[in-house]
Amino acid sequence: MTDQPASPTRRSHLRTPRQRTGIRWAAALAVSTIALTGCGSDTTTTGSGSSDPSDPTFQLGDFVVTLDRPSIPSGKVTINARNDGGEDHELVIVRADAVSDLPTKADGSVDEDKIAEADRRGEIEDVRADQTKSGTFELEPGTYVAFCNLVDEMGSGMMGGGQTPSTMMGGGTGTGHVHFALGMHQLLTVT
Ligand SMILES: [Cu+2]
Repeated sequence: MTDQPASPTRRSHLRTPRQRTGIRWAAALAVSTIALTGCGSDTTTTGSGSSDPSDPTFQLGDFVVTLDRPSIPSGKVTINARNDGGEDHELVIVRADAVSDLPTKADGSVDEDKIAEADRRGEIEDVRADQTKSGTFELEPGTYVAFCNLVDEMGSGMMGGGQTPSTMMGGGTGTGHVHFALGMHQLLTVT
């Protein structure tokens, strides 16, 4: 009876970094099929549950990033990303002297393609609400920016009803939360 088309494009965004944001709630609710076909490829980090709280920890919120200490020692360092917010977040670390040095797109998100390979230090992807994930980074002394670059296609509408997942891949014209532009960045000093 429902005439919603089973949007065939929905599957394609599972592995597309800039699109994975919008589906989180719908994903939790509506994706029996997606989950079955798309699982098993999350390779980013060491996962949750085994993080050591004494390691440097970034707290991710809606929409803020904070670090639990003034600086991080250089070398190979394990970092936690703890999501205290209600939305999914991520933590990207790049070498930069200032937040304003990062290249941005028209929507205000960071244009990661324009960041030199040498300045990228990696990221902890897909940190869900109430989850802590860890990642190991090789950091030489200097200044970095840690940020979340997720963009919600649906914005806050997702928290309310969210029962029409087909709409979110349909238009794609409206942009919701641009996490970076909303303040999800933190200058990081490595000593
Ligand atoms: Cu975020």
